[in-house]
Amino acid sequence: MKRLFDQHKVRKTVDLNGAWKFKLDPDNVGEKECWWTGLNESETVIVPSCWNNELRLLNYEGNAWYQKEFEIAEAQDVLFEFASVMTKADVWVDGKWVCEHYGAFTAFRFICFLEPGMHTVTVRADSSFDAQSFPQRYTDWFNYGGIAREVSFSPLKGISILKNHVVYTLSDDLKSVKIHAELELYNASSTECSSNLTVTIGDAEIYSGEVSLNSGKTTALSTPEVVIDNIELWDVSSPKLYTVVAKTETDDLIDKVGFRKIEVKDNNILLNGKSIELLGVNRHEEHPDWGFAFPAKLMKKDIDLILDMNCNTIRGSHYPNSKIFLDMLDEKGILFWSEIPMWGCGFGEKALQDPVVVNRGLEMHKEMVRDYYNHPSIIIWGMHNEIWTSWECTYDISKKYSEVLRNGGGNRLITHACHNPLGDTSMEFDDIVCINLYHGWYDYNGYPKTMKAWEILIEQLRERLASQGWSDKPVIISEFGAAALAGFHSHFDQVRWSEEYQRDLLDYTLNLFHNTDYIRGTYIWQFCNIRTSPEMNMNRVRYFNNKGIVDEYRNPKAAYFKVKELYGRFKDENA
Ligand code: ADA
Repeated sequence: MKRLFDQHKVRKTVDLNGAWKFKLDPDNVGEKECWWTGLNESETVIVPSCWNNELRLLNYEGNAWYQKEFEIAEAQDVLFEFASVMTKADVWVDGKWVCEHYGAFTAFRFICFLEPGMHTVTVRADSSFDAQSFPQRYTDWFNYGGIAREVSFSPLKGISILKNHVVYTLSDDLKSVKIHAELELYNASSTECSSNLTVTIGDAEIYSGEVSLNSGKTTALSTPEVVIDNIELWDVSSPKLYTVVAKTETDDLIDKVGFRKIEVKDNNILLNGKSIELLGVNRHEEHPDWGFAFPAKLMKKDIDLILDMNCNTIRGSHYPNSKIFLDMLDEKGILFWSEIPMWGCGFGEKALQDPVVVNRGLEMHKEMVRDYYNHPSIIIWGMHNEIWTSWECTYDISKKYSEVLRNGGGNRLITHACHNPLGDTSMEFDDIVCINLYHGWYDYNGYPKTMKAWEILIEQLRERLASQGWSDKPVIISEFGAAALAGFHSHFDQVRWSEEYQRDLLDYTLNLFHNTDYIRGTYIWQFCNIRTSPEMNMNRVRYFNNKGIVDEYRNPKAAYFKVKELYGRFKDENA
């Protein structure tokens, strides 16, 4: 996968990005007609990309086929990696079906043995929605189709390293770590094989030992715990990263880690023992010209703008973001909330009772944890967003997901974004309570149709949390805001869709939340305008969700400067 640093010095990884043959399959005949044998009358597209960004394909939903040739030098096991195929992928190598994967925003991999010479990889990407899809058809973003992130392959030799999680606990004085590595190893040779394995973190070797494996076998290895003293912490103001290298005689895996402690105590969120107010924005990794194949250069620009507004955190609404974006956040000391695309109202009670849906969500959480575990910037795992959390089935889902995240997710806080705070039962599983509401933009039964309704809600929520015994959970307002059409101005107060109204609503709400004792953070909805789904189009001017404080091309609206001023002041007050 594309990273900010080389993940291998020993292993050779070959990029499969660039020109691929491409053919739509609107009638779904490709499988019957064995399109993996060759794509006739195809065109050439550049991978990664989303087909909906091609001329005339904006609304194409369904199957499309991709094919590419590549060369292998020696007979050996080859590891393929697809960082994101939207949404369901089937893969054939040399005409033989090798795997399927469901879920657009997490990577999948497979290993196959190949002889020297030319080979073909064929992918069928299916972007269609059904009763079990993630997201459901009714969703407030445009769920593009295509091979949206990078593709690569790596010929493997001998004992190869498929995973390395660095698991640590900081001492009470935060000066040393008790640490071990959890690895997954694979023997790519045709015979039983042994190798020395070492794991180093910075200058410290935390493991050295002999490993043996039968041909074609995978094994998990947990190294013994060791203590490293005098570590430097990873923090927002000094994001110290350590390079971690796992190495056998024939393979290696390089990553970066940072040591930090995130916890909650008496209504507060503590980062490395110090209370922190989360000053954030929600951000979709989407651009009208690139869809979800978001270029790294633009990620840097987003980060520059977000830092310019004095934010210290981003919510990756509503799916795992690119690994390279996480690398950038690790480097900059920006805190991140990562979640899966289990989005709101689209998932009705019937869908949430469907074991296939529940299991798909579970797998997505596991894949997210597997690939994102080492990023110090991720401090929050989000279980789901705005599904109706008064139902029994939702309670069960939250219980299940929170167990997985708590048991294997490292030192992170767990939450879900809730839009029925007075009836929610899943908060039981949360470390922080996160509320999405839009008083002042949408109207809610029983509340005045003004932004001031937030004051009522804040007192009701305080009482609700007290009545459930959850008063010590810190609260974050994880979505709030208003839409503004860039360039539409008004002298009058309260003119919705004007840049002034959006600015004034954020001015009022940000001050209110900042001055409320139990609220410890805000994620404005949203950083930039996003293209939305055809289902939403009737409620969304221009086919966009216009609540961005920058427009879809990242030009600032009036709200940008207000947020910069307020977050700057809050930051100074907190210093
Ligand atoms: C919800 C949802 C967001 C967005 C927002 C809005 O809170 O989580 O994805 O759709 O509403 O703009 O209405």
